[in-house]
Amino acid sequence: MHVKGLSESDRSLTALNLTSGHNSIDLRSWGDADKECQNRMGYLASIHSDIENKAFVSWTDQKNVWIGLQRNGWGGWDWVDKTPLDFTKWAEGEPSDSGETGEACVELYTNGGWNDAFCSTTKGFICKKHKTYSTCAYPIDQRDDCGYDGISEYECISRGCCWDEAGSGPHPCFYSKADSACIEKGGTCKDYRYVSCELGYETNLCSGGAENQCCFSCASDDDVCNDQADEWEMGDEQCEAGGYGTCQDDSNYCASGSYESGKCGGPTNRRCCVGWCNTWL
Ligand SMILES: [Ca+2]
Repeated sequence: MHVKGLSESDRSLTALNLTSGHNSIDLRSWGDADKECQNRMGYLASIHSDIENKAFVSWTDQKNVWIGLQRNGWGGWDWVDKTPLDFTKWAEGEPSDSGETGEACVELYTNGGWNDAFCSTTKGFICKKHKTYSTCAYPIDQRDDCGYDGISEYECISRGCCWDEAGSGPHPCFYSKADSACIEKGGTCKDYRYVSCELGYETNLCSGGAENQCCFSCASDDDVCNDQADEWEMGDEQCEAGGYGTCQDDSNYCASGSYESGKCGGPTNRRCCVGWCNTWL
């Protein structure tokens, strides 16, 4: 069966981690997760390289998440965004189910391995959104080069920059001069409603609407920062026990609108976003 794939330049460029805070309300069956992604003009994420696989793992808050791979009924596996299956990372002994009615959907383990699992179980998930002009919407005379020769689309977007193969410059990765204040401080401009940043957000450093804020988080190779974040989490029990809430820097979006003090580890601005009335945006 031939499935028309998206061209290389149309692929994926923005990935959304929709599990920020991993509140239980954010968990979905594979099918519902994919619907949620499509509502946002994306798909459950496809993965085409080890770099991409590692990047997604680093976004998953140490939870297994759904990715966009599903059994196709012909003994193989298809990405829901119809990109080719050009990379796999099955965990040892996986896929473990040989039938067509069992474990037909694929989750990404926190160690980067893939597992076929029952589609009806609920998990966090990661969407990928196709590149749109709006990701590089600023005029050419308001762009600066971002990154370095040979930078990949994925790294470019991860840095908070945008990818435009039609643009002029040594490589197709740019940032808006309007976002440079954030990038120069070591942050990336994100839609703060969808992405939780462990070191919090600063406002007024990013272009676009008020939802675009400057996100600060530990770089994946910054052991000191990551160890500190782990230490903070050890004091989170009072907030997170029983699914009560989620500890995060209180500049992060809290769907319930209600932060409580004294229930989280770490600095005083790390507070408990009360989860009981969290609603999906
Ligand atoms: Ca399995």
